[in-house]
Amino acid sequence: MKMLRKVAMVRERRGLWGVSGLTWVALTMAAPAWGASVVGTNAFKWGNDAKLSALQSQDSGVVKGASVVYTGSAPHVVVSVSPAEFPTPSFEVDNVDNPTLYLPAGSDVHFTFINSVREFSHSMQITRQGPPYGMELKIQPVLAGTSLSPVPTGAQFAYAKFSWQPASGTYYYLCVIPGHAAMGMYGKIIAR
Ligand SMILES: [Cu+2]
Repeated sequence: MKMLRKVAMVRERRGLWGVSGLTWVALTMAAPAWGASVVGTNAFKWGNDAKLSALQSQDSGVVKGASVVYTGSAPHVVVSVSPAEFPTPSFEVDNVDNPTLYLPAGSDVHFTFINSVREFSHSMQITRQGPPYGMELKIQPVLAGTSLSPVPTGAQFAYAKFSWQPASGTYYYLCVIPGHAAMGMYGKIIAR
């Protein structure tokens, strides 16, 4: 089911942006580090694939349609790069693609960002700057997030943790690798 849904989404996105898989590969391989600011302590660590679902299950949100809603003073948001993404990448939280995240304003939000996609680096950064996003991102300022992940190989995934205390407002999370946000690798955050 999930694979079928992904394939349909890929077709839809390719039609929308007119970006071929080959272009996407070229952009991803180029992957210079512009815009990839490091915010806070977010060194990537390695995990074994057998532990992936255990880490993902630490997410404290509740899925409501295309949103994930968090409560409490220290919610935990576990964001993964969607494993069936080729050729267009996306984020995934609780099996929802690029969900809108509802966070309690003033809470201490703990994020875990996971990249288990072989051969590709990704990042997760939070900003007030909304779409549309160009192929070359100039995100100013980055409020929280990770640097570019190392590239997973073998039976490993890369993950990084960071925290953020959002004031009420609207924000966006995105990947800074050239072309990824332009192809839809972003989502909205509403802190209230
Ligand atoms: Cu990406």
